[in-house]
Amino acid sequence: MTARPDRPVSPADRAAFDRDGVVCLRKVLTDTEITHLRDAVDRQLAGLGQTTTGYDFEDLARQIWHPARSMDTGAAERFDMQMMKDMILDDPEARPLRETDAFDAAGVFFYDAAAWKSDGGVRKVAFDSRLPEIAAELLDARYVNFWEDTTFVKGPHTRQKTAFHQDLAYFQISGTQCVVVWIALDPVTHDNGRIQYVRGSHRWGETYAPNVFVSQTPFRSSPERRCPDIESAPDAYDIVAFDVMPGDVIIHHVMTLHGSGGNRSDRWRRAMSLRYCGDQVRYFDRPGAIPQVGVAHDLRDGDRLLSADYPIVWPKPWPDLRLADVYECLGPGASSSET
Ligand SMILES: O=C(O)CCC(=O)C(=O)O
Repeated sequence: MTARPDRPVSPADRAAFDRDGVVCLRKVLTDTEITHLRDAVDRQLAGLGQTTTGYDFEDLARQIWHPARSMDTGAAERFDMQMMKDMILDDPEARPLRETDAFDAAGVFFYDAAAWKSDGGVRKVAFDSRLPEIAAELLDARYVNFWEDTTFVKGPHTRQKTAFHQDLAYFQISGTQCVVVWIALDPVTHDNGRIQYVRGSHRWGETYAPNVFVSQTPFRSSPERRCPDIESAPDAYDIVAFDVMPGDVIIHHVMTLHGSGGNRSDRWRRAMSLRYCGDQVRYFDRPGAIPQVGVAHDLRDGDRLLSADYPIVWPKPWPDLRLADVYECLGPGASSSET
């Protein structure tokens, strides 16, 4: 069967997503769109230590495993890191999740979020690229809300892995009609920390507690169970990974377990992940979900995501409407970047 030209996803890709909980689509984003995201990530990275939302998890891991050192996260305040450190040190099953290669630990595992709130280039990609329609197709959704962006950068020689986890319990949502689009902004291979997905885990019917990425320690505030220790027995799981080039996207179901290696190469691994929800998703102030950045809504449990914090990005009211331009006109002091 060949793809209908008006469909954004081929039947084979759609079948792979349904079966595996993850699919890699090639050459989805344009060079201009990749440049928008790289510019945003480079700006976030330059703000490390001064912004309230950027963290270096590589450095945090070093501080966590040295009980005598107190936590220093610069101006970042999204998480109570001292509490997380205590939580990890109290966890008898916690251990460092780091590559063991012998190189100087000079790396950085940078994490930030919600660039779309201040960056017009990110909005152009999140709202007006091919991604919203692709998300609608994979989710069988009548309409699609944009939830948030998150940045994950692993600099050269970063030992820190990303602990396997499932995304659902990080988000204030109920329902599983949600996808995460992982966008490589540099070529990504096994050496520099490509993502690994546990094929079919979206169908296990389990919700797992969030962890703090540097250890499998679950958030105390989450009532959900601990994620299986996939790192200790990877061969027991059906793990799939994709080498990707900028422009390719990997889309996983919100229930699919995934993690990544460190960056053992001399190359950067910059990535941004964009999250989209379908019309069946409802707001849920989930215990243990991570606080969102700068949301102003007053949604209550069970509400549809009808809020400027979660723009409806598909379908478009009319073809070729650029929602990012609409946001520039209506949004709260939004800054612009040129196409
Ligand atoms: O890039 C990584 O290492 C982790 C990415 C991830 O967990 C996500 O996009 O949900």
